[in-house]
Amino acid sequence: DPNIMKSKFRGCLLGSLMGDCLGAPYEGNEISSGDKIIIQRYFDKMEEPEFKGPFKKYTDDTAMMKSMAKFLIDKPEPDFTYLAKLFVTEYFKEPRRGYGQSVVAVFEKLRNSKYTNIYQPANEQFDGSGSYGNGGAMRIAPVALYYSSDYNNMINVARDATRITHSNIFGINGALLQCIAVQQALHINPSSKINIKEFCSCLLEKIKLIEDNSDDSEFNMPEAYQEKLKKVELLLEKEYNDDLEDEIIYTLGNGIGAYDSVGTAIFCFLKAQSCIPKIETDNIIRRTIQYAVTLGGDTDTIACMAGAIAGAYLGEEAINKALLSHCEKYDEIISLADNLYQAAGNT
Ligand code: 8NA
Ligand code: MG
Ligand code: MG
Ligand code: MG
Repeated sequence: DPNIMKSKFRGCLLGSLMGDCLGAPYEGNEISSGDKIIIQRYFDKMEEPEFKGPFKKYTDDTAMMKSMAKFLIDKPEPDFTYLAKLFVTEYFKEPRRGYGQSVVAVFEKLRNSKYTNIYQPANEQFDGSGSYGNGGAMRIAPVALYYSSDYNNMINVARDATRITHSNIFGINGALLQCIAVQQALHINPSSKINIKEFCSCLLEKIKLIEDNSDDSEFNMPEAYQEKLKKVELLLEKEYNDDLEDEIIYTLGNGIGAYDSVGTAIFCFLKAQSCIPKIETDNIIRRTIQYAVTLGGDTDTIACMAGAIAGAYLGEEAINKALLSHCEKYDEIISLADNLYQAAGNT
């Protein structure tokens, strides 16, 4: 059904925006049980139709996601130099969007070298080991939408788009895992329940192929993301207890590294398919985002990635409009999703 697909494109990019905007105020924080009550009230308040407040600003996650969508919309044949220019132009137009500390050096080198070798600046990061940050994963959703029925191209474009800023194998494979999660969610009927076991086993199978073909001589963790996904599955089966969240953070991570956050985002999405103690809402997309925020750490990015997966599954109808209305430029993101939908060959 084309209407469902169009709604899923919107849902995905809006879920990503909402996670970023609503998570950003808590970025870098450790969340106590008192904070969880405050976060519950913060979401409740923004869902009140009469509540007016200054909008929540988006950060680097959305700034870069917008460039990814524009790159796909403007260029029928992927032009990665064009994408690099979009990232750089966007950064110098609005540098204060909370970019990662090191990625700025890549933007400066790209600009100063006039884009002669768009992969060299990223390759030079961290004495040649490349960034393992989650900056590739946080912005990847448009690629999953655009190439939703062209898996091999999706993977190749996602990889080459990520390598402009992140050349470390953890940064790249983390972006691929997030991309695959969004693409899988896109193909699930929004009116049926998710089969969590099947979702995880499909992810595991695909990331195994990718890891089997990855050169990981530097770290020698050739099954890193496969192991991570197995931990996601185990944690999903655990009964709630007071220490469970600490165990989740310890095992899956809540940091700025892709390895410490992509599995966590997938976990949040799957966990939020049913009720979670102390997260009071019937709305699955809100529950996904609010839960990601309560895990603390890199809240905007983990909520952004989890929100993109949830929105790709459930579509725009499942988004609370009041909550969305507090997010900066949500109407621009709707147009962007529609343009991407058209560019992907739909009308
Ligand atoms: P990045 O490429 O600058 O990486 C982020 C950080 O990860 C770097 O500054 C390093 O500290 C660390 N890092 C990455 N690779 C290596 C390595 N090989 N060796 C040692 N350290 C390394 O930026 P990015 O685009 O990946 O950004 C990721 C995150 O930063 C996003 O969450 C984004 O929102 C932003 N951010 C996060 C926070 C926070 O407190 N969580 C605050 C501001 C900005
Ligand atoms: Mg951010
Ligand atoms: Mg290998
Ligand atoms: Mg972040």
